[in-house]
Amino acid sequence: MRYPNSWNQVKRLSALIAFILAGASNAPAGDNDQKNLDEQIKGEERAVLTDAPNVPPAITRKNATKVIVHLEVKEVEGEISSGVRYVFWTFGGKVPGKFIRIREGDLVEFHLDNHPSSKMPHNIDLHAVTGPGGGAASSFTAPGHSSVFSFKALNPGLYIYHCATAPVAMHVANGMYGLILVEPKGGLPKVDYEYYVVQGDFYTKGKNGDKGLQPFSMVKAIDERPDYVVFNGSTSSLLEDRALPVKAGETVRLFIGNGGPNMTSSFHVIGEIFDRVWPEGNTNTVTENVATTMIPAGSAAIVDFKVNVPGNYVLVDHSLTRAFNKGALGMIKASGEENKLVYSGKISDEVFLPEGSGIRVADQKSAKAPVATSKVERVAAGRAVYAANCAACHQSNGEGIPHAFPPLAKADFLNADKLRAIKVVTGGLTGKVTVNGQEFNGVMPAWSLSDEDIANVLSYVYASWGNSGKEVTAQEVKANRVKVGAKGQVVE
Ligand code: HEC
Ligand SMILES: [Cu+2]
Repeated sequence: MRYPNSWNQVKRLSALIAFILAGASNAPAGDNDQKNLDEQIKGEERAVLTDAPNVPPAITRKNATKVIVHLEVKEVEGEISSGVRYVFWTFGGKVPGKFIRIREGDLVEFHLDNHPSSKMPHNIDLHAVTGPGGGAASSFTAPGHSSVFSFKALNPGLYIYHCATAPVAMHVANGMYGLILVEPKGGLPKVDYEYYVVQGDFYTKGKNGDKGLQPFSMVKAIDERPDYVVFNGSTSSLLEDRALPVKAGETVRLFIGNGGPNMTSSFHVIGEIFDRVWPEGNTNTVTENVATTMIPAGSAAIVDFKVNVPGNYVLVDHSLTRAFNKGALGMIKASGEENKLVYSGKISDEVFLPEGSGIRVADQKSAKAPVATSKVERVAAGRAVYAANCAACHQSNGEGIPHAFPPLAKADFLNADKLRAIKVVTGGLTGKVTVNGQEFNGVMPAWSLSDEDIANVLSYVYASWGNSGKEVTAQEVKANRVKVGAKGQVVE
């Protein structure tokens, strides 16, 4: 009988394959290291380094080479969230640091330069390095100095690198991390897009949303109470015009790191399933069909997926208050033809946007923000308050979303009564409301914003989109605000 015969052959063959595979994984630890140590170095090149979200081109070389890396540490002031400034310590001027891409077996000559304007010494610990401190001991560099060390890339994989100068957690919390990819000899499977994203947790003296320059809080860092958890160093680095562009029908790879210093990431893309994941950046092991992958602090993962239908896909840490309230949100924007077979129905673009931290649960203390001295200043300041707190629902053009969020643009309800608008924003609004002939029955939360911020945002709304142009002052807000008790109940 032919069928059982050939079936037996298949079984014997698969037993043989299993034996070979088992043999491979039973090889003594470090065998591959020796092969890579023995591989001859041919030629020399300077590494192409990129800022997030960009990734250097794939390596097509068939041989190991000497790669020269120049990375410059800079301490730079930037924005972590709208109106919130922070002094980041960086590898290359941005958070995360530059993406470094080399090949297994390469010999890396690493130059760490510390910019003369730095206030601190810094160093680098690359998890791709075999040797004491991952290079930290040899790369300790004072401001205005430069250190050189070299290493052989023995293990393929995607690795985090970070500063390891004391206090280490502080240097990391200030943004000193990035990714280095040691490509396996055969390379990774080809995809249409590759992007670079690193999550990090930030600890500020003020609370989330407090404006101005915020110093680092060691107390909160030790307590592991981050005020911000963000991708690529800011709450908006991957939103709106900075969303990652792709085309429907094409494949995307994300090199995802987690700099920490403390939080573990439950990384997920809303509306996508990762076709392939290399967990913990281990390029030897691939798993399939994963929706959420865990990325420990100080680790990384590679995720691949095909975007089948156009629309917006939101990157989150699925510990969700980190995403919607502390900033761990990013977006992939897929353009192209709809594929009704895969997904039919309306594609909603606007729901998954930051909700801000202003939803009131307790009495608020207003932050010491600058006070507007003219209507022009008020309206200008109100634009940022609107973007952070209102645009998620009422949209950045004030048009709202039919049947869900009423318009503020040319809105009869809004324009009819300024004091009522103050009550709506300070006390919230529920139940039926008719705006421009359309009925809405949703929930508008009460906002724990200062008198000044509410005056600014309402003045901005009134000055925009064909509205009446009325000014709302902080005194008017103070006199007309709905008071909310410590438990969140209205105590008018
Ligand atoms: C989470 C979604 C959401 C956010 C964020 C939000 N609103 Fe609303 N807003 C609503 C909903 C829903 C209603 C209608 C409530 C109802 O049906 O009773 C509303 C109603 C209003 C109204 C009265 C109706 C109108 O169109 O004139 C005003 C004014 C208003 N919001 C202003 C603001 C301002 C200013 C902000 C930012 C500080 C803001 N809203 C943030 C959901 C939101
Ligand atoms: Cu440092």
